[in-house]
This record gives sequence, structure tokens and C-alpha cells, in this order.
Amino acid sequence: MAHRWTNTFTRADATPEPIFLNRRQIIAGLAAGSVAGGLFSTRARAQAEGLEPNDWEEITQYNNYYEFGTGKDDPARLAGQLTTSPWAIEIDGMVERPGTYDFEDILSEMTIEERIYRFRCVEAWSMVVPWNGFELADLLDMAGVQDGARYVAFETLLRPEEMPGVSRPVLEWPYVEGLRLDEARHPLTIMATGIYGRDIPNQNGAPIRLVVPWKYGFKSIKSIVRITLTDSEPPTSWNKANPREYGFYSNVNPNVDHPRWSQATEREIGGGLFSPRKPTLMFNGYEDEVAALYEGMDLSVNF
Ligand SMILES: Nc1nc2c(c(=O)[nH]1)N[C@H]1C(S)=C(S)[C@@H](COP(=O)(O)O)O[C@H]1N2
Ligand SMILES: [Mo]
Repeated sequence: MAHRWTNTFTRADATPEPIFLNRRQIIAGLAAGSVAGGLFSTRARAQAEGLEPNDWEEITQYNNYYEFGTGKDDPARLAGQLTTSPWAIEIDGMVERPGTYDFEDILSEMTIEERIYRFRCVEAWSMVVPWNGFELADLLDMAGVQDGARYVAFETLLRPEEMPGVSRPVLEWPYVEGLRLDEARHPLTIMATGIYGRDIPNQNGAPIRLVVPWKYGFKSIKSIVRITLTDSEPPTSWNKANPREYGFYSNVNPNVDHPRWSQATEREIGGGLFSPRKPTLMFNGYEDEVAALYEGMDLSVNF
């Protein structure tokens, strides 16, 4: 397992009392910024990039999770009723070991690390989130990807009794997403199970959600119950809803505007009413790591 930009800690190391780091502690951690094994820790890297994580309140009270309504405060109000235990992920399609993988069994096999990532919604707001999770590649290896698989499809739970938003046809339910296999296996792509060392709150996609930091936020599908390996590009919710506005790739790109608004700048959540908009970075600042995935592709066609 290659864990490059990160501090790692296993679940065995985690204290039973979840540690809730405040900004001061994070900054202290940043200053201590270890260069473990000759590689940047996630905090040292975040510091080098001038990334300051948003606070718990901002990350957990301003959400998009349309299964609970389209208002930014609907998920925080309504997702509490979602039952997230027991939980299992069906892994099927072109894999060596298809089956129902219990969430707890998955966790016991994985090393949980912290990843401090920029998060950029297609609506042109952004945050910085200190996720806890593991690389999706490690989960794919657990199931064993067959030769010939080229894409990974993801599906969110659909449980209308607990999801008041799905009574309205805002999107086709269940919410589905997809990645090319090389994107899915990229070391920046994680399955997040926590934030700030706590279990991930329901409104943020409990108990397990995808995080692909160089793509618009809607690619980072929440509360995943199925992962399917396929040889053809899977359908994705926002592309089905409006193919002219939302492509399969949806890489953050300041040079390709949304048909109805500019993507050149973004509003930082928590920045305050009068703070200037910030320039949006190519691939959300992860260009050095991911540009090679798209070599030779016209990103205005494959948007
Ligand atoms: N199942 C599901 N996943 C989802 C969404 C959703 O409505 N349903 N919203 C997406 C969008 S548009 C964004 S910006 C992010 C928001 O994640 P956050 O609430 O943790 O910031 O989740 C994404 N994943
Ligand atoms: Mo979004």
C-alpha cells in the first residue's frame, strides 16, 4: 500500500474518545509538520500549500445531499434519522471476489489516514476538509479487479422511509456516480469514513463516501451501498439529469465554464461576506498529480 502524503494511523491506534481537533491544535500540528519517512505528511503538505481546514460547523451544516432535500441546511436537519449500522457494500461486476462486504470487515482491513483536501462544488463554493479514510485502490484490491475492467460505478443507498428528499424527482434515484479505473486507483482517491477524527456525520455521507478532490463535489458520492466494475462508462446522476451541463469527467477546470456561470473563481465557505472570491485552480490544485490521466484529451469536450 502506497500512502504518500499522509500521516497514517490504524484503527487500533485511534483513541476510543474521538479527538476533536480545534484550529489551534491543527496549526500546532502543522508547525510540528513531520516529514515522515522522507515524505510529506498531509498536514505538512497542507501547510506548505497554505490550506487551513474549515471548522466542524462549516463542514457539517452546509451540505449537498439531495436525498434529504435541496436546501443547504436540509441534510444537517434531516439526515440524522438515517440508519447507518449495520452497513454493507455490494461489490460486483468484473471482480475476482464479488459479494457483500460488511462495513466493519472492510474497516478492519484498512489503514485509516488523514487527508486534508480542497473540496470544490460545481456551484462555485469551496471548503478545505480534513477527511479520514483509506485509498479506494485498497478496497478494489480486496475484491480483486479482473482484467478488462475499465470503469467503476457507485450507488448510494435508496431508502425512502428515511430519505424525505427522494419523494421528489429532482434526480433519478438512487444517486449513481462513476470513475474511470485509473482515476479510481489514483492514490488521491479515497473512501472517507471520518472528518476531524470523528465518524463521518450522516449529512456528509455516513458511513462511507467517495472523495475525489480534483473533481467537482458531485462526483464524491455519499453513503455507498454498491460498487460495480465494468468495461463501459457507467451512467452518472447529474449527467443523466442534464448532459449539456454535467459531463462524466467533471474535473475542476477554471477554463471551462458551466453554461450558466463562470468556473474561474470560487467563494470560500467561512470566508465572510466581504472576502474576495478566490481563483479556481486547474484540477482544484492537484494538477501535478493528475494531469497525466488526461493527456491527449480535449478537456472542453470531455468536461
Ligand atoms: N448521494 C449523494 N451524494 C452526493 C450528493 C447528493 O445529493 N447525494 N451531493 C454531491 C454534491 S453536489 C456535493 S458538493 C457533495 C457535498 O458534500 P458535503 O456535503 O460533504 O460537503 O456531495 C456530493 N455527493
Ligand atoms: Mo456540488
